[in-house]
Formats: sequence, C-alpha cells, structure tokens
Amino acid sequence: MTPKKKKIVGATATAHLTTVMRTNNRKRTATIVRDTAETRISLELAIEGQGRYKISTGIRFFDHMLELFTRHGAFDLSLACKGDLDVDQHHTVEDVGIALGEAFNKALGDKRGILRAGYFVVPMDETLAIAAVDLSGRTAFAVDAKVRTRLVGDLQTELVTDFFEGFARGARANVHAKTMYGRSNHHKIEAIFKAFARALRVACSRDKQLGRMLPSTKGLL
Ligand SMILES: [Mn+2]
Repeated sequence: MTPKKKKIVGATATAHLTTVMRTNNRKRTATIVRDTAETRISLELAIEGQGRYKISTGIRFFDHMLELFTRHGAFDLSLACKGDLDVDQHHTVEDVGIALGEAFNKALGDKRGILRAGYFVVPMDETLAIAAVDLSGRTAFAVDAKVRTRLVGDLQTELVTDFFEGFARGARANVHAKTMYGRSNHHKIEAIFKAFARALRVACSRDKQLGRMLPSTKGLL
C-alpha cells in the first residue's frame, strides 16, 4: 500500500467516523408552544440535560413534581403554563402532560438508536412505586397512585392520571405507573413521578449495541 493510498483510506474512515459520532452525540432538544382557549404553554426540553429546571404552572405541588421529574430524568426543562385555574386544574395538568409528551416525541425524532423501553422501581421512605415506559408510537396508559385524599398540597390528586394520559398521547407512548404500597399521599405521587422520570431516562438512552438501528421489527416507531 502506497503512503498516498493509505492517507486517503484513513481520511475517509475518519470522515465517516466523525459523521457517525456527530449523529450519536447530537443533543436532542425540542421547543413546544401550545396555545388554546384554556392554556398557554411554552416549553423547552433537552434530553441530555443536567437536571436544570425553570417551571411555573400555577400549581405549586405540580411544579414540585415536574422539578423532580427533570432532576431524576437528568433532563433540562423550562416550562411556563398559564391555564384557566379559575375554572379547574384539569386543563392545565392535562395540557402540560400533552405538551411534555410532544416535546419528547419531537426531540427523539425517528427514535433510531434508543433503548425505547425502560422501567424503574423507586422506594421513597415507606412508599414503593413502579413505572414502565415504552416509546412505542402507540398511546396507552395505566396509572394507579392509590391516593385517598382529594388534594396533596394544592394539586387535585385525580389529575395525576390525566397528566400521564396526556403524556402518553403527546409522546405516543405506553405509560404504566403504580404505587405498590405506602402511607403518605405526598410520597405516593412523588415516588411515581421519580420512577417515571428514571424509566423515561432509560427509554430515551442511546443503545450502544444497536447503534442507529430502529428498536423495532415493524420498520417504524
Ligand atoms: Mn416532596
């Protein structure tokens, strides 16, 4: 092999490797603006984040859940929602779920090279919660927070289910989340959000073994 030829082969190989690395190191981000008669939401998401957040929904306990979701998921999230809280919290919580799900769907793009599915079990003191996520392209959800009070902090607790339903619709994902047992209603919801964040973090992670392969035999996710 002449030195000249070797140089060309080397350069080509390096260029190819650089392209692959650029693709795989691309930071996955999305911006969503969602305006309806009921809510106005602006959202910026980075999947490869550092757990940084700036969140304002007008419902303090919901902010608390989204903040720890961001930190435990190792995402970055900036989210502002102005909703018709004078009517009910329903529109705000559901629409934030939809917008957040849409952001993940947009940031993940064609979903090549991701793990796609993830699950996590989180203990929080006396409470244990599980969550499983499949970024399957299909919407389904099953949520059981086992909360017995109408409110935790200022959040209407029945809306925890509506948040995950909204997320599943926006992300086109299967979301399952359940409190296995526990005493504190605060812990039950918080443990579910933590388990969900960590399950989603796994699902979004890059699969080093499959590389750019689509994690499905169907040909589309
Ligand atoms: Mn808490």
